[in-house]
Amino acid sequence: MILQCGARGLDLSAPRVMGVINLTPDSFSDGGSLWRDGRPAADRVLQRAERMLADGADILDLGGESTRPGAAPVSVQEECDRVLPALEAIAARLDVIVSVDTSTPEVIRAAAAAGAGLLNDVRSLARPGAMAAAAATGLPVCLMHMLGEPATMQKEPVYRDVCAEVREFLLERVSACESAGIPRGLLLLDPGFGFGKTLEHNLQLFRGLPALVGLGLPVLIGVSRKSMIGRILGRDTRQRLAGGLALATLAAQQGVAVVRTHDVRATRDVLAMVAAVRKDG
Ligand code: 7PM
Repeated sequence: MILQCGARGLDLSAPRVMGVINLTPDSFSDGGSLWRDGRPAADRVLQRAERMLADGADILDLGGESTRPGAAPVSVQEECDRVLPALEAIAARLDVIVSVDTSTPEVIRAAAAAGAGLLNDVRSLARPGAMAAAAATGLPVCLMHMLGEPATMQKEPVYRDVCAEVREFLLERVSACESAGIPRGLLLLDPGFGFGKTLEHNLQLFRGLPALVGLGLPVLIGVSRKSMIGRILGRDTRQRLAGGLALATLAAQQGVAVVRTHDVRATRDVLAMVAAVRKDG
């Protein structure tokens, strides 16, 4: 199955790698190294993008709004200033699908005009105006489950049945998208690991991946360097690669379509091995 991402097609017959390029100053994995004079420096972003492409990324995900637990909201202007120059620099020089991690209608519109190929919204287009803005772009959208808002989401999240509630939420958003003119064929689903979930919730969701994949829409997951790995292994952010690769392996074996990661080269290798065993593609 080919997902049309603007001018480029993404072949989902084997699992694909989405490389994370975090354009926030508090980035927990990039350490702000992409920044100069209070904003992301386009040349540094471009270097990072080229490296990820050489390492085998199929998609690059640019995000200018921190979704770190407890993070403060950023203004529309600030988000545009972080994302658009970086996107323009990449789109002008590299042959890659660029995804934009945003919930903001103005950013959705501007990103599509600047060459984005995919919209990634941790709020599943629930912000006022976001659904209509996304529909007007004709781009595919990743719908992600989050309980609450980043500022408060990790304060005692409670579910009756986390897998059922996440599935019901995502199906409701799929219906809302279809009503707004975004066909199912343009949607990806993401259970949102770490977004309003305890460790036990994250593990239950992981065990429930086959059921989510069974809904028939491509599933994307992001577990790279997240605290669910840190909690189990007792490792800090920079020591979570093996844990993330174990989860990427399990996810790919369960039919997950896209793995979002900071560690493109290693994840690419893991997915290629799983795909070979599964005879994907
Ligand atoms: C601090 C904590 C900074 C967590 C950044 C994060 C996902 C995402 C993110 C995900 C989709 C990170 C997260 N996570 N989009 N954006 N799925 N679709 O680890 O799991 O990068 S932000």
